Amino acid sequence: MGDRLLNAGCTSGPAETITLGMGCFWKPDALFGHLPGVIRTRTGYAGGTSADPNYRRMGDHTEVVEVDYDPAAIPLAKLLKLFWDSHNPVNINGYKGRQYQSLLLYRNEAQLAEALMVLEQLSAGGKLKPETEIRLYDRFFIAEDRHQKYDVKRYPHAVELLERLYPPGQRWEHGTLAARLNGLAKGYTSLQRVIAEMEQWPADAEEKSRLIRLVKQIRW
Ligand code: MHO
Repeated sequence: MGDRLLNAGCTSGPAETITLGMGCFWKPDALFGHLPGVIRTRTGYAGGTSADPNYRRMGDHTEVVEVDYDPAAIPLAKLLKLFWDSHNPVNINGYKGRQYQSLLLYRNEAQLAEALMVLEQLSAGGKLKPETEIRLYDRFFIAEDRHQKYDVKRYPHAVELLERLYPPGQRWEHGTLAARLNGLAKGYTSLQRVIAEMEQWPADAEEKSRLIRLVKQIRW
C-alpha cells in the first residue's frame, strides 16, 4: 500500500537513472523533481574516493542529485539540456572545489552518447565549452534526510500531511508526489499543473483522489 503510494506517479516501463552535480544539490532536487516523466529524485554525494561521505565531511565527493526517469515520457536529452542551462559548468576559480564540481555520471553507453550529442548541440550554439566531468557511474551515497526535498520542508503543513500519508519506516521524500511538491515549493510548477498531471497517473482511482485531496489541503 505505502509502496504503491510512493510510486503512484510511476509508469510501467523500466526507469533509468542519471546522476548530476551542478552546485548545491537542493536546487536540482526541485528542478528535476517538478518534471512529469521524472519518477523520483534523491540528493547525495558521488564522484570521489573518500569513504562514507556526509555533508560535514564530503572528502573529494560532489553534491549530486540522482534522477530516476521514464525515458519514454522524458528523453534524457531534455534533462541534460536543462542540466547545462541551469548551472555554470565552468569552475572559474575553484569555488567550493569538488563539492560543487559540474559532474555527469552515466550508467551506460547510450546515456554517454546522448550526453555527447547534447554537448555538441550546445557548442554549435556558441556557448562556453562546459568543463563538466563526464564519467561512468560508480557509487552514490545518499545525503542526510534534511537535504532531501529541502524546499518543501520550509512548509511544515505540507510535511505534516506527507508524513501522515505513508506508513512509518517509509520516507515520503522518495515518492513522486514529494518530488512534484518540492518543485512547486521552489516555484518551478503550479498547483494546477501538478494536479492535472496527477489525474493522469496510472495509480488506482481511489489512491489518486486521496493524493489529490491531500495536495489541495496543503496550507503553503
Ligand atoms: N545555501 C548553502 C548551500 C547549501 S548546499 C546543500 C550555501 O550557500 O552555503 O550546498
